[in-house]
Amino acid sequence: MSKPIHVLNGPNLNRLGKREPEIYGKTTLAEVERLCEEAAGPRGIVFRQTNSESQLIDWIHEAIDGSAALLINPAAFTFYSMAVMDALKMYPHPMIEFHISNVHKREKMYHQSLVSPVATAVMAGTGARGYAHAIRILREMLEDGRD
Ligand code: DHK
Repeated sequence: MSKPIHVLNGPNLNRLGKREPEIYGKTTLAEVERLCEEAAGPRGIVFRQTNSESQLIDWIHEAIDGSAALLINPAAFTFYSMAVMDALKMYPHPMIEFHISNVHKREKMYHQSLVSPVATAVMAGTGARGYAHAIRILREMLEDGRD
């Protein structure tokens, strides 16, 4: 039985659709989940969002043993949480760091990710539709034996 792809979302992403639509678009988190489910196909996903750093870390730990690959939007934790970075350092499978917005075109505090050095790949600026593309890329990485 193949393991699912875990999709983890950090703080304030529960507000997608209402939150700064000029930056994050109007797609809701529920719609993002549906896009990911469709893209994952038979492998399936575990899709989660939390505003809590400790909960996100606990879910990363679960993903270490329970997932084939990880798609994570750590949101603001990306830029200051060494605890999230340390948890992701333990992740042994393909992992994509994902941001809806192009963080490099935004305020300076969004330019230095603690996660990027431990990620397999980074995607930013595609809009919410990019979640589905990231899932497809992880599926291809797994098929190529990148795991
Ligand atoms: C989401 C957030 O909540 C911000 O803190 C990040 C990221 C950007 C995104 O674009 O998905 O800086």
